[in-house]
Amino acid sequence: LTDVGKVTEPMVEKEGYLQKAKIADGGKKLRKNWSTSWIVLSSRKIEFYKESKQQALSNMKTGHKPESVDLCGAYIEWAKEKSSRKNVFQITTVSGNEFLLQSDIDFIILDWFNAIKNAIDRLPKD
Ligand code: I3P
Repeated sequence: LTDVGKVTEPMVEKEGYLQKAKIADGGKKLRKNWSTSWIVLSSRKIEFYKESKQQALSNMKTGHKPESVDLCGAYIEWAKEKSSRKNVFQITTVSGNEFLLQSDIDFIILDWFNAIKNAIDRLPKD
């Protein structure tokens, strides 16, 4: 754990840009809309920033919050059938949110899949 100001933040395990599409919110299907997202993985959550890392950091100072995904009990699987794109996997949360993540670059998406899967497997299921 590292101290960031007053808040104790879990350590960042991986961060970078991926293509992201949220396809369900609380179990309700959403229209698929791919966009580039700055993605930050820590031990029990993923944060999705709509902007560049730099923009995200300056937004944080003004209290702007990224979309945060609780990985406890979450499920990750490759989702070939959910997209015409290559290298797509899906994360499903306990709360019924579904995200597709994608990169054209094989090793990048594989690294992300393994990092998120490892994080989920280390967490209690409930
Ligand atoms: C969607 C858009 C997505 C596409 C999706 C389309 O159209 O082209 O990129 O997903 O296909 O419906 P719209 O912008 O009109 O909503 P992929 O790129 O992942 O294939 P889908 O409906 O087969 O998921």
